[in-house]
Amino acid sequence: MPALQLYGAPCSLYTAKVRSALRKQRVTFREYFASHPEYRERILPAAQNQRIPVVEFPDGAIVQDSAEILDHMANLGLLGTAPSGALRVVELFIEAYADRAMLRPAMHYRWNFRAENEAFIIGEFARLVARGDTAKGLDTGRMLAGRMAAYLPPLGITESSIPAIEAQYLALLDRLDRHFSAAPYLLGGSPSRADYGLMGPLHAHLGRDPFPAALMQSKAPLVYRWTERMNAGEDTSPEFPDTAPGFAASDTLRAVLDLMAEEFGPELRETLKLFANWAAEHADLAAGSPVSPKGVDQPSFGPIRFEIQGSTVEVMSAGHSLWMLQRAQDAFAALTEAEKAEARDLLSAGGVAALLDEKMPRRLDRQGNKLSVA
Ligand SMILES: N[C@@H](CCC(=O)N[C@@H](CS)C(=O)NCC(=O)O)C(=O)O
Repeated sequence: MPALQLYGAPCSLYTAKVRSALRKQRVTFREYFASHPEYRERILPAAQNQRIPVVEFPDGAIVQDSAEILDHMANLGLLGTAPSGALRVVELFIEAYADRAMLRPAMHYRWNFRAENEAFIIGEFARLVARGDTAKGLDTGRMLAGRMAAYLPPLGITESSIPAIEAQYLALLDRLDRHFSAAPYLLGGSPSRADYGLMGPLHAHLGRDPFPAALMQSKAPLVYRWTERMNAGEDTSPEFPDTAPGFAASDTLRAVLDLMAEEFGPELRETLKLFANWAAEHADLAAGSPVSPKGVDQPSFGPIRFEIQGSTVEVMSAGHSLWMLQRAQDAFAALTEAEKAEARDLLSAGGVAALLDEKMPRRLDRQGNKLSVA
């Protein structure tokens, strides 16, 4: 097969997720910035969406959205063995959590530690756009970095929420570090979408930007080692010479899941309430219509409030997360009763078990890379 093309960037969260899957599965690929002429001329018109990553597959498919890229890899037999039963639901839940809830620590530790991170991240942005013109690249890099502060409050990152975001992240590092002393991957002996998803925030931002990378190395060295393992093509790892490939739940995984579910369950629940109101108001919208009449690809249903580590945070709800919840719900619906009981047990914190078989007010879809109703 000809090499697969990945349009992304080293500092991009969702690119790190896809790149890790490609490397772990030993898929040969070439990576380009979105400033490459091929992207403007051929890829963007097909993707109809400015976001990265985009993958052009050997079968000609041009796919944006990291979850759909992993799906297409799976369809082509390029994603390896997937977990089954309750763990299939768990991997989709962790992927959804990583894509959304972990934007909070990822963006906080990148943009609120200017003295430590700024030169590095401006250079990263500059290379993304430079195409050989370093001075122009640096100007654009500074301009892009300057805009980022505006992205923080809608994600719930404010002076008052920062202590809770940091406490939650440090607790997660602690539990993940314990888990990775017992297993090479989230779900045991083989990598899954749970690992690829977490590589987005834990590698692209938190494992690479100067301040959070040092934090991870000092507080959670085994999580840092996992980021290295997740960017490598080998199946084996010297820390786990005898671990057999495969998937299993464990007590250390449960501890990680409890923390994630306590945070993300309430966020999903509040988002679902706003979506129910929206769906009632738009009951006559034809199937296939975009949720946003303005063409916003990942629209919000409005602000929501929930608690992280006992503090109330306000964030803009993410419709895209409900599309990802729906994927976990579909996987849950396909389980046997015994497997459903296991999934409910693993995801009992934060009301997630109840969300797994709650009917969506209206099914969601993605048409032309935009959130739509089915
Ligand atoms: N749901 C998308 C999100 C992709 C995304 O937001 N990518 C960021 C870079 S990490 C981006 O392209 N942002 C530019 C924009 O929002 O226009 C995915 O999973 O691929």
